Amino acid sequence: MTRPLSGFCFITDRKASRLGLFQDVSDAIAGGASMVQYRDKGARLQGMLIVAQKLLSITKPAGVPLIINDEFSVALQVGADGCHLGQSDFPLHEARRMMAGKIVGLTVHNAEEARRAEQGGANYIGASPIFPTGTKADAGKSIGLEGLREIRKATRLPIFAIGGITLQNAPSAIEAGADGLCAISAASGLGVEGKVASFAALFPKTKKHNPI
Ligand code: TZP
Ligand code: MG
Repeated sequence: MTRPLSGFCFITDRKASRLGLFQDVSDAIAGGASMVQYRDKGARLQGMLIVAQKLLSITKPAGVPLIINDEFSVALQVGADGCHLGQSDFPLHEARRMMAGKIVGLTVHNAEEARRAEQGGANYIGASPIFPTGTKADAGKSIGLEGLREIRKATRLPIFAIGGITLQNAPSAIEAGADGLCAISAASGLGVEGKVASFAALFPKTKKHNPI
């Protein structure tokens, strides 16, 4: 049986990190992260390739998918499990074609974008931003739990809720239809393993295997 994409997705963030991305990702996996997204805004492609390769050497033995934010070419070159795109990144249909057999995620802000993501062959969507966030300056106006419910009604794709997610508001996002959660501020800094474990505990345990 194929496990749908769900659970807690750990996203790397250099500013929020205290122990470095590699330690953070190891700790996040130890805490039960179901997926890792390598996000490195402003990094050069060459640098991203090196970091992505090392991250893959951490995630692969653990059986946790590694997806690359923005740069699907990096995902392809290092053999990562997928990529995550925004609405203004590389066109979904192109990425879908080039990432055959891999995970392609797309950020959406409303029901219409969610429908288009499904039609375009995305494997999951990131519903964003649910709550106000200081982590992403251009995240846009928060859509709230109501916006998340509208997106839930519009698609059968797995939804990861992102933006201002904390341990306190996480249950409300799950209740509104999120299959998974992403948090940067609330999962980063010191104590990544424990923070991720608290998020992961909100989801029922499933066996690990290829998620697509
Ligand atoms: N995409 C939409 S909001 C966001 C990203 C990467 C930032 C999430 O960070 P935080 O600190 O969990 O609000
Ligand atoms: Mg992007």
